[in-house]
Amino acid sequence: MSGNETKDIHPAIDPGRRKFLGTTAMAGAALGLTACGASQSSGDKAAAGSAATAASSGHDAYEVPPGKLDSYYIISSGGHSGEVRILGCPSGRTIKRIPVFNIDPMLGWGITNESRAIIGTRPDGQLKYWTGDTHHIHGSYKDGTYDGKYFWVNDKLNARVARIRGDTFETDKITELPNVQGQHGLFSDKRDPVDAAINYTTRVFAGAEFHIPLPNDGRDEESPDKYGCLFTCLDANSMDVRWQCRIDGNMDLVATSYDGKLAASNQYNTENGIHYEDMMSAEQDACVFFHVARIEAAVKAGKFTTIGDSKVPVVDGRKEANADPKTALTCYVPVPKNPHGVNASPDGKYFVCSGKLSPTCSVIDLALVNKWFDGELAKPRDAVVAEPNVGLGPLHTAFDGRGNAYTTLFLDSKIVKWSVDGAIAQFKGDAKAKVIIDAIDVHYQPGHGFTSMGETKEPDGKFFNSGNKFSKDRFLPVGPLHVETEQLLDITGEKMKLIHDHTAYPEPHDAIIVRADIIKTRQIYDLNEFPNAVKTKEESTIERNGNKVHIRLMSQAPAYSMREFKVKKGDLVTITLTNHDKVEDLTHGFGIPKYNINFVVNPQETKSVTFVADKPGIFWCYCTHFCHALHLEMRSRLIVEA
Ligand code: RUQ
Ligand code: CUA
Ligand code: CA
Repeated sequence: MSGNETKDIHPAIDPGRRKFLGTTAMAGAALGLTACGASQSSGDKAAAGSAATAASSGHDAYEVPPGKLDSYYIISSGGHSGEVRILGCPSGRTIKRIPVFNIDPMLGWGITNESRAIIGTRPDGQLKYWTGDTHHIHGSYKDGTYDGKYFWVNDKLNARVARIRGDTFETDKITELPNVQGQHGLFSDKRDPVDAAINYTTRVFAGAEFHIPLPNDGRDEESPDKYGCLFTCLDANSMDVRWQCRIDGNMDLVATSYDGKLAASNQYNTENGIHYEDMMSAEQDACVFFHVARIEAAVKAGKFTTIGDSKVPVVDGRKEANADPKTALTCYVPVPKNPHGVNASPDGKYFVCSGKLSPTCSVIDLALVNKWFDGELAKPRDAVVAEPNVGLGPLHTAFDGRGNAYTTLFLDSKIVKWSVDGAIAQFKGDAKAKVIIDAIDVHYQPGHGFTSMGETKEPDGKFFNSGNKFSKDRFLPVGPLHVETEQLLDITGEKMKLIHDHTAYPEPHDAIIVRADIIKTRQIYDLNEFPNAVKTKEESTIERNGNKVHIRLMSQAPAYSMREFKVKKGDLVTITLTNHDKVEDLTHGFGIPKYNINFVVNPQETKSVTFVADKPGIFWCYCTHFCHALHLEMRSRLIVEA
C-alpha cells in the first residue's frame, strides 16, 4: 500500500470508519457493512431532503412527462434472474426485459424451437441449461463509441456469453466457454474493426473467476496447485471461442483499451486460495494485463496447448512463463488488496482498479504498461500513477469526461467524486492537490455505478446511476425479500445531486447508459427472414409423416388460419405460427392448456413449438396477448384423439 491513508479525507467521509479495513478479516468487513447500514439512517433524511431540493429546482430537466421519451437507454444485467433489462433514463422506467439464460413464457423463451436452439439442447432434446446469472453487459463500438448493433452479456453460473441484437433487443447467440467456471467479467473490443468485411467490433474478452482443475474431470480435486483460471477471447461475429490464456490467480472484471492493444482483469485472489481467509492473506493482489497482439501471434504460430476435449488454443500467461517483458503475454501490476472492478477512463489513458478491502483506487497508466512490455519500465508496479484514498469499500469507478472519477463505496454507502489529475499530482508529492471533490449518500451499499456514455469516447457527464445492493426502507415493504434500489444522480455540477430512486428486481449488477439516438430498433420483422414462414393461406396445412404431424398456422387479428386441427394421442406435433399482421405493436400469443406451450409472435415473425400430444381431449389454443376487440374469441381447437 502507498501508506497515504490519512491524507485527503473528505469531510463527508467519516474517518472513524476507516479502521474497519487494513488487514481485518472478512468478518470485520462484514461487520462494517452492518454497522454502516445501521448508522446510515440518520444520514438518510439529509439525503432525502437534498433529493427534494434537486427535484424542485431542476424538475423539468429530469421529468419525462406523459407522451415524451427518455433521452437514454439503460441496458442492464439482471443478475441471477438470468435476464437483461432495458430502462429509460432519466425516468427509470423499465421498458423491456430480455430473456437470455432464463425461461420466459411471455416471449416463449425456452419454449419455442428457435429459442431452444439458441440456448442449446442435450441429445435427448432437453434444454442443456435453463438458468444463468448475468453481471456485465457491454456493446459493440465504432470510432470509440457505441454503434448500437450488439450487446454481450456474461453468465457467471454456467460460463456462457450471450449476444443481444440492438435492432430487436433479443438474444441471438449463446456460447458456452470451455475449461472455465464463474465466467464473470466481460468487455467487448473498443478498437475499430481491422477486417473490412466486418463492420463492427471483432472480439469479446471474458475473465473467469473460479479456478478449477484443468481438465475438470474428477482428477486433481484435492490439489489446488493444479487448479487454473483462463481468460477467454471470443469472435464477436461467429461467437466462437478464439483462444484462452491461462493465468495465475483468478479474475474479476474486464476492461479493454480503445486501441485494441490491451485487455485487463483485476484479481483479488493472487494467493490462489480456496478459502476466503487464504484469498485475503496478501496485502497486494494485481491487475493482470493481456498483450492481445502477442497472444494472437502465439496462437497463429502454434505456441499453445489444448485442455481435455476442448480444441480451443490455450496459451500460457502465468508469471513464471512471462518473466521477460519483451516476449511476455501478460503483465501483473500489483495493486492493494482484493481489488474489485477495473474501469477504463474515456480519454483512453488509464484503467482504475478499486481496492475493495483497501480504501484506495489504483490508477494505472496504459502507456506505462505498454512501456513495460517494450522492456522500458523497471517494474509493473511503476505503471501505477495514483492511488488516492477515496473511502471504504470502493468497488467500481465511472467517469464524466471532465477528468472526474466517481467511485461506489460499498461500506460507506456513498459515491465519491474525485479528480484523476488531482490524484496523480498528489501521488507525485503535491500535498495541496485537490483530490476528493464531493461525496453523496446512496441507499444503500452501492455495487456498480455508471455514467451516461461514460464507457465511450463521448462521455457527456450528465447522469450517474448507482446500483445499490440493499434497499431496506426506500420502498413499501414486501416481505423478507427486498427489491434493490437504483439511484440516479445529476453530475453536471460540482456537487452531485440525487434525482430519484427506482426499484430493480434482484439483482442487476452492471449497466451502460446509451444515448437514445444510437439505438435503431425495428418496428416489425420481415416474413422472408424466417425460412419456415407460413407465407400464404395455401401454405397453412397439416402434414402427417408417420406419427409426426406438422401444423402450419397463420395469425391475423382476430383469428388463426385454422379453426381446429386434429392429431392422435402419441403424435409428435410441431406447430409453426407466422403472424401476418403488419401493424407495429400487433403481437399475438399462442397458449395450449395442459401442454406448457406459451409464446408470442410479433408482426411478420415466425416461431414454432414441438410437443408430444400425450393427453387426449379438446384443448383451446388461445391468443394470450391482447390484440383486438375480439382477442378473447381468437382461438382454435386442438383435438387430440384417443
Ligand atoms: S461485480 S458489484 Cu459481478 Cu460487476 Cu461488482
Ligand atoms: Cu391475437 Cu390476442
Ligand atoms: Ca487477495
